[in-house]
Amino acid sequence: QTIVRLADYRPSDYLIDRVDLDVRLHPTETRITATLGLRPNPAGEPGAPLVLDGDELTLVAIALDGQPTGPGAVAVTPRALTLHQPPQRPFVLEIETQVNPSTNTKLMGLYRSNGVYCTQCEADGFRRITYFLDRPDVMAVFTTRIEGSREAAPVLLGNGNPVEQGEAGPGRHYAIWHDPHPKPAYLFALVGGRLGRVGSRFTTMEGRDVEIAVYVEPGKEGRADFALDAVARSMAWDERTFGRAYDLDVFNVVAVSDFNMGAMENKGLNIFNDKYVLASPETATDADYANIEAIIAHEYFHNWSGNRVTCRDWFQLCLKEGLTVFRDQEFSSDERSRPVHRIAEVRTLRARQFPEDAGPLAHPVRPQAYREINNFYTATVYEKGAEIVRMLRTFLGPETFRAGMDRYFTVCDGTAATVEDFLAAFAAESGRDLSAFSRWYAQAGTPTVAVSSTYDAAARTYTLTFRQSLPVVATEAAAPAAPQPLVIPVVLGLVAPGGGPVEAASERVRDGVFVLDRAEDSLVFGGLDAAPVPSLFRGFSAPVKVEHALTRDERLTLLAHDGDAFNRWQAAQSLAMEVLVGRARADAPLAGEAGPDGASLTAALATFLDGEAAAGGTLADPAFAALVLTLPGEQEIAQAIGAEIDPDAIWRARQTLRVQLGRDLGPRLLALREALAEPEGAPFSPDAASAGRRSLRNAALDLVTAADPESGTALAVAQLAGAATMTDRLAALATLSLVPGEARETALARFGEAYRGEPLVLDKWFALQAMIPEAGTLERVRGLMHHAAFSLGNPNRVRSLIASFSLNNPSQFHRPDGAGYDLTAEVVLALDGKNPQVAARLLTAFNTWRMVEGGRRRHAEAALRRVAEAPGLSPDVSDIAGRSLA
Ligand code: DPP
Ligand code: ZN
Repeated sequence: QTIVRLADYRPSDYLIDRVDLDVRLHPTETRITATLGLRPNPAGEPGAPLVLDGDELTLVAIALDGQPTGPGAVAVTPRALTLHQPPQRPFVLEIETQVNPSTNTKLMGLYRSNGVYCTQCEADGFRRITYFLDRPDVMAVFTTRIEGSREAAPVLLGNGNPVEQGEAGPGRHYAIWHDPHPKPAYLFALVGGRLGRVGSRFTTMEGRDVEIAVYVEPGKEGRADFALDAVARSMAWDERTFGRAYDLDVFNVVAVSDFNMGAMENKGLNIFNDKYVLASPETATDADYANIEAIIAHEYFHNWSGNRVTCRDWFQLCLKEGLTVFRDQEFSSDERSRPVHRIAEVRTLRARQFPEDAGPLAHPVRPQAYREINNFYTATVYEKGAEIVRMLRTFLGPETFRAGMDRYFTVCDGTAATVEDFLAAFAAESGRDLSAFSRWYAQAGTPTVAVSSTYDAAARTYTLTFRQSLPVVATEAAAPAAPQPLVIPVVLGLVAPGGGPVEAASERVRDGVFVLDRAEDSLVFGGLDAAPVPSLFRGFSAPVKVEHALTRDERLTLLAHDGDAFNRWQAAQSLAMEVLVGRARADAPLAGEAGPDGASLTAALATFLDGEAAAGGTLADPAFAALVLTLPGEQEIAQAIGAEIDPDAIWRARQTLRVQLGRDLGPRLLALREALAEPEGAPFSPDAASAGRRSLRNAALDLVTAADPESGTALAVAQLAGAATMTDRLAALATLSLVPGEARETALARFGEAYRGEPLVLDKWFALQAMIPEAGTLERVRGLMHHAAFSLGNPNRVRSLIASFSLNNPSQFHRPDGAGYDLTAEVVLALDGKNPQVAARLLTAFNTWRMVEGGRRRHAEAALRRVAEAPGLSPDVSDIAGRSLA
């Protein structure tokens, strides 16, 4: 397996300006004729052979400028088509290939999902359709003729605008689509199938009348309205917020049930995992609605950040993904509650990206090398990439940031750009040198910022000293280098010990931002009569770990009084984390049981709830309160401990504290549940306020049940029976799933029966069972693998049953006997022959194997080695296995 390095980038020797595709759909013998308008690239090497990429392709015919190619002129394998002496002027290559969509289980290229023909070409799937220069810096204008059976494929969709349609012989028809915007092949798509449609119109700020539509499995049209509405809201938001308008006459979204990713931003034809389109109150939770909205927005926003400006090469993936995640996060924050959304983002970052950055798969946001690009669609590229864009805005200020974005979109429009191009736009607008800032893209690992403070009563000064330390990370590309200081924007404020802001100035703080750009730096505030409480990294202004010896009282002050909601939540998390880590350290006596007591935490949370309730009679923001009541997750606790982890001790510590919260806050929680109950017959709304009330009610149910399983079970059973929404039903089932016994088994069995025809709901049911933190879960999962609805061929099923176990049930994945590792390895190997991408993703569950204590570590290593040494591994799995063991 060869390694691709950023340092080796060279422009293509040839360019393709124009592609005419003629695709004759057939279940097993689809024929593709590609007519490519090629020319030598002035920036390439004159006279070089033309090497087109292929993958499992069968060549049927080839012609050069309308003539058969001479003997020996062309060499063809399934992986490449080489023209030894291409003309050194514009020329036309006509290539006919044949593919079998029905046996394409990799779900890359052209395949069938539930009978629907669809494509997935990012990162390198187009080469599974025809021979091509399959690299993002080769951009062409595509015209696609799609022909298929009228019966099996009444709907035929392509990129761009519809041009023509008509009959194509007995029982067949065709449609022609033309996309005027040059694009790389990874943005190509087509769809053919029986599909239901919902549609509406949107008029852009430029006056373009756009037809927008969502296509779904026939009969499920009623579940597509929310997604359709989210498209229109996304279009309006991008105009308002970034001045970006849509640029075609149609915008189509198609939901398919077999999809490796969440969705794909193909130009004018976004193809989605149906999990992120279909929603009804009966089948989707509030979290589903929020995800659908966010992913619709994400893919739509790619139209500018990704499609109009694309990536020069795959090392620049963060250029479109980090930026587009930032954009979708901003959208969700505007459409919902900003602090609540920010907390959710940070929880994901800490649970997924921090462990990745601390483990064997760590890589810079812009990697320097890869063996398999599909393994770099990671939390680091996406989530940390988004944090870098957010820091850039904080660093430059919102106006300069917006001006820089405008410049980037204008200057780079129609090009395949780099991170340097992106930063150059902001450097030009701000007049600042961003070379130190750019280290965020190059250095892997999560920085730690240690903060200490001193108050000098005589001088009335308060001094904060910041020290950044950066982990030394070895990656495949390079030996570990000494990391350079990062540019870290610290949004901060001072809070009076009794509450209320402290007005103290430091000339180093502008608009509430202090920029830490050296290894160590200090800030002095003058004119203070008492030591204030510092509120640092407000809104989580940088993706760092903060070490700060705040006292318990100072944290309580922040929880009660900080003007920054994120830091109020953070204060509660820190208080809880102190208790949890103390209890869970494997070397603590009676690990999981003893250690610091949680009484002061529960007292603080009681005060918090009372204060919130007093503020407005009812809770000001129930979703926020629910997050304050949610303890740090097991992965986060593991990261805080850092080494020699005992996942059982972590689970016990967290459970014990949940019991304590439920007991000490019980009456308050029950009262909240009553107060937030939805009036009988109230109409359903998925909006953030309604969802927030449901989340707090359900958080209350969960804690109350932890403390008192018997009465909690009764409440949950009643909620399950009477719930009007999937959110409340699933929350009740989740609560019940944690209480072993008859009630749980009955509820699970009934739920499974009730939704046997609803695969997306069964996914939730699979996931819940896979996450039960009990030794019996392994056998339960093995049993469910034989369930009629389960299939290794469907990525959503694998993710809900297997990945939920391996990635979201730490105590059972890390069973001391190694059986959790064995199950995961076994599934990875079974899956690898069918769908390497999904198999490789599942294998990343071993990311933290070096952190666990010795016995488990040996089992994990053995399982990983078994995978690594298996014959015939895909490049995807062998890359993850190899790096995990390195
Ligand atoms: N479809 C994936 C995403 O939007 C990859 N581009 O993130
Ligand atoms: Zn994306």
